Amino acid sequence: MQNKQRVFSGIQPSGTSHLGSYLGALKNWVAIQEGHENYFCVVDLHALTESRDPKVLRNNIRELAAIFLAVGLDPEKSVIFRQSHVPEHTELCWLLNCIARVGELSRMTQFKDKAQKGGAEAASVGLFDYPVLQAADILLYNAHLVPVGEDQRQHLELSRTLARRFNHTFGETFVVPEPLILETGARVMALDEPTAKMSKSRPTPGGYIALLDEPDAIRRKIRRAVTDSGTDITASPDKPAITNLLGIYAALTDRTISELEEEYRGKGYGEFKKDLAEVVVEKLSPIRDRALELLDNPRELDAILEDGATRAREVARPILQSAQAKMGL
Ligand code: ATP
Ligand code: LTN
Repeated sequence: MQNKQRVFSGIQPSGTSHLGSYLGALKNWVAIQEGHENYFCVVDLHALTESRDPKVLRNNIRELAAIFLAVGLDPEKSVIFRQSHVPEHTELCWLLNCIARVGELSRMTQFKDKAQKGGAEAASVGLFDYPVLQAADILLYNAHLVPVGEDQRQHLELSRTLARRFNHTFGETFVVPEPLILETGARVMALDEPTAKMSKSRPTPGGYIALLDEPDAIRRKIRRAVTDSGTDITASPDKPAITNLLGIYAALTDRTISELEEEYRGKGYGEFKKDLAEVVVEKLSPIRDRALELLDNPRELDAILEDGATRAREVARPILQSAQAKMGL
């Protein structure tokens, strides 16, 4: 594994993983794992910023780990682990807290959006600090590349800022990471509201396709997906709904949007949606079957996560220690 570029990314076990996180993140992780040294993390500490039910969180952690494996992440090629199993993440987070600024964290759009929901005064300190823990996740492995969806761009920029600031203040310590955001699939929109991101925290299940949805539920959601006025199957800024569906189709089949526009020229929304539903079902069914199988055997799953944590700590520990030493600890 030596001399390969390091990759780090994570997903929160904060609810059902959906087609957005598959196309924006997981699919690209699987594609990248060959040829890189990979760390893929169930970021359970991040999920605490929103979770209040221990039983639900415990299930979500296992479910997400099963999904990691079911989409094709291979423990032989990637270190797969839980954030809370590697205490170095929170230790480095504290060090970075001491160089992060209140002003820059206050400008994070995710914090502003989420804090607004319950009133800014009542927002937790964890929610505020969320991007610093994320920076710690990445810097702790000296990761070069971070494959994520478009919504994470600002958080990644902060990780870069903190890496540079630390290096500048205390001497060269961290790699300044690069986001890896692909063009197709980086921003999948909700099926019932194509101007909003497909998201697990949205209240309407019709808006997202969960990776563990049954085939018939997938077909129903795509049939009911809102469409734009007009009948042409073409992507354009004034047609956000069909543009989104074309983007999903293209990302799942590794084809270009213009190829698909060509194929569906003169055809109706009905036929397009029917084909798209089958494409999604065909892609997700094996993932669902494999994930359910893994969930039936939690011991195997737990053993993979334990082993991943041991391997992650071997890399994380010396990097944390070097940061501590640089700061005078
Ligand atoms: P929520 O769905 O509640 O907004 P989230 O954004 O916290 O959740 P995660 O599941 O933690 O989602 O995100 C995991 C990865 O999936 C991140 O890299 C994120 O950028 C990506 N991602 C999430 N939603 C989408 C989407 N709609 N389109 C593309 N990528 C997405
Ligand atoms: N904030 C990310 C999840 C996340 C992450 C990371 C992604 C936490 N730590 C480190 C990449 C690298 C999100 O997608 N919501």
